[in-house]
Amino acid sequence: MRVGVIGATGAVGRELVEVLGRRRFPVTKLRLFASGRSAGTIMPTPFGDTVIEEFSQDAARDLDLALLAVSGDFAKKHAPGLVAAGVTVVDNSSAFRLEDDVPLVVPEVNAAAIGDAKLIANPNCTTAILVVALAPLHAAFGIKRVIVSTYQAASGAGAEGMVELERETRRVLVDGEKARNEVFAHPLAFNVIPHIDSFQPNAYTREEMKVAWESRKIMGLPDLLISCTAVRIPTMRVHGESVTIETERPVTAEAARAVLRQAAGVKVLDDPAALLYPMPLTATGQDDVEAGRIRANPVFGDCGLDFFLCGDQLLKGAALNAVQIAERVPALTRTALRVPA
Ligand code: 11C
Repeated sequence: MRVGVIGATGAVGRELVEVLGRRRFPVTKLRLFASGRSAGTIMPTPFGDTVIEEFSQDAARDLDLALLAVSGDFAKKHAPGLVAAGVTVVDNSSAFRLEDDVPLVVPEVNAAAIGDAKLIANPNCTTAILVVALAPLHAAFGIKRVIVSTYQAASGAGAEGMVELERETRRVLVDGEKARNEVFAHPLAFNVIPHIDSFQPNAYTREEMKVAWESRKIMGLPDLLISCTAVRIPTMRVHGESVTIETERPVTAEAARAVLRQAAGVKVLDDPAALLYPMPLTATGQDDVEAGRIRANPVFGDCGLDFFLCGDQLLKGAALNAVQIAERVPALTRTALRVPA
């Protein structure tokens, strides 16, 4: 399959290339696209050294699959043209996520939504990490409401976010100066910032509303009551999420643990006596979302549950989920197997 990664030099783009290699995606030719600034440089990949090309729709039109790790504006401008040229597009941006005719997919939850779509949207990282745990709990106990508070890593703001956190931590520790900020609204080093993306008229941020809008669409629950507070913390990668749910049917910690142990994409790490619970340090580089600190929440009688999740924002929250989507696109499977439509 001729596969293109568009935005190949960014944090998600680089992970996409690694994930394609690690999962032995059937790539016959890998092409890497970025801005003119990077064009001509050579990137080592699991498929061999590859020259980065400047993106144009014309240059990319003979791909079978384009994985987009670009801004929403860029995706809006170019994804329709690629689809019209016959390319299957998996888009990481928020440009198309809420459009009725574009499936928004986390394969463990709603792979069937892909159907015969040529343009498929990959959710916001915080949402993807959340719904792999929420969906099986909903199937088992019915979810009435969700309250989530996030602990989001610098990687959510891309490679520049990670660079800024490292540079500013050094500035404080090595140079003894005050941390500065360009990428984040405030210095992130030695701080937490309850502000990710722009504030909306309802006083939530756009990041917080994406969690609500996108979870409802992926889980097929348009009326799900869900509220999020999104907070940036000074970790490099992995988003943590503290989740409280009220269920329709009684739930116990043991029953929830049993459900999550069976859930695809989730790894239960829940043995407080042995100091085992989800953490960015252990979830970094892992495909599965860690779930732990699972306990009954008495505020909701016998229908309440609290738990904590950690998911690698660049993997399940981005590159891994995008490749898992591509693995399930029927037209691409036919291409890989050389089966006529
Ligand atoms: C963050 N979750 O941590 C965001 C990044 O809608 O794809 C992903 C934004 C998105 O800043």
